[in-house]
Amino acid sequence: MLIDVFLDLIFDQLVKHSKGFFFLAVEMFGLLFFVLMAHTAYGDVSYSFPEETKRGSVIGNIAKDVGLDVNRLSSGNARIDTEGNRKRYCAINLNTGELIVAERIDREGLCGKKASCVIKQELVLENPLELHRFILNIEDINDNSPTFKQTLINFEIRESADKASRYLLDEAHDADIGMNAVQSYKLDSNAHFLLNVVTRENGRKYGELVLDKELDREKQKEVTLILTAVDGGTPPTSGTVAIHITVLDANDNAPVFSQAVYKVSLPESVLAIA
Ligand SMILES: [Ca+2]
Ligand SMILES: [Ca+2]
Ligand SMILES: [Ca+2]
Ligand SMILES: [Ca+2]
Repeated sequence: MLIDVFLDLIFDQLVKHSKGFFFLAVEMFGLLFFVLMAHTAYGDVSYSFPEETKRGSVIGNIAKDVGLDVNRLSSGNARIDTEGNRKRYCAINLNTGELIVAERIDREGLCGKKASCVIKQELVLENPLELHRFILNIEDINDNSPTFKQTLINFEIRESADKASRYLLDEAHDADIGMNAVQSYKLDSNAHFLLNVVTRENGRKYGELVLDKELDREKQKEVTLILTAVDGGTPPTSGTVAIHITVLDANDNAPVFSQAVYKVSLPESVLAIA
């Protein structure tokens, strides 16, 4: 963008001026010097505001922040450019110098899981050319709930499974970052399982079911649990998944008779027939 402006100006100068080469060269040098200086001034001013801020909301007053007279905005055809693309994130009110949101920004769409979401902007004025570079820092809000890939997780666990056996559970996903992402998991209270929450090196968390009391298929063939993932936003939001466990049989019962002794009385005539 800066180079485009620079080339435009060179062209303008060539067309408008019929001065000698020497004077033109001096002017070009001055312009180049200015452009380089503009680069070094990058990032002096930055504005932080939450994603999803409504269109038309005021971000700050850039005329004040860079020390510009507001009259210069109109006379210099002030405009805001985005470095690297033509998308407009903010606009300037030429009467007040206020920066306003040009369109609602979705931090997740723009920056994904990046820890910081920064948009480089330029305030451009003409006659004479003047550039002020500034940064928009888009803050995350908690506008996504944790979700699981599936609505139901199925397990088949043999009733002979030992106490403390572990079963890995799916990780919940939350498009937000930091505290607004998944912070904890909860398991509804039940007779057989506890939940162990594991934190990976990258900070992401997942749960494991831990068998706390042995299963008995002859008493209960199925167990249904609800796992809840919760983020750390204000207020927090959550997502759930059902866990269905089929208890498989183990050969843990020897055949038994209902009585220890069976007594039968028969008349002797029956024995005679046999
Ligand atoms: Ca969003
Ligand atoms: Ca968000
Ligand atoms: Ca969230
Ligand atoms: Ca059994």
